[in-house]
Amino acid sequence: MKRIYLSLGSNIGDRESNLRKAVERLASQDVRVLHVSRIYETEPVDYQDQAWFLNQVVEAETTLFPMQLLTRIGRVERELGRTRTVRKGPRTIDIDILFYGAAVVETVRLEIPHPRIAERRFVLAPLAELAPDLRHPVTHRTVRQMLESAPPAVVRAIRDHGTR
Ligand code: PH2
Ligand code: MG
Ligand code: MG
Repeated sequence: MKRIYLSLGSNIGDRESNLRKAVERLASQDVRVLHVSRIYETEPVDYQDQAWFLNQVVEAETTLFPMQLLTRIGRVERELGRTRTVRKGPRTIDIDILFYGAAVVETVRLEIPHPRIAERRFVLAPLAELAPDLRHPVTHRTVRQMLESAPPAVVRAIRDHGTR
């Protein structure tokens, strides 16, 4: 069993429903969802000429190996109607692997930890709710430390827990 953290994002269609469906479809015998963060509304970064996102982080345990997990994620993204157009552009759902235990994976198809975690408030703010003291396996910085020094960007939790 490995502890994993996934980042979910949506900026097309019913964004909240897209996140909810993604969590439902990810959950399975081999991906046990433990906690979900609040949902954040976030300004687009990198490719800025697009709608604001809803982002969320999921903590889970899995028996899948990293590439198996990536395949599973790709299936869920397709089921929710994701089509790839603009790189870093609008999407119904994007599911990224942030951490897979303390593993470091560097292949053409998959990099773990996700290479841009430390720059992204839309990842770090929800992640800090679930695991503020989690350390990056390469830089050894905690999530809280990364959040404190991340570049500015608007992120705001859309409501309290418990009303999903
Ligand atoms: N995803 C991107 C690029 N930019 N900006 C926000 N706010 N949220 C995202 O999920 C996001 C983004 C590429 O995956
Ligand atoms: Mg992404
Ligand atoms: Mg992705």
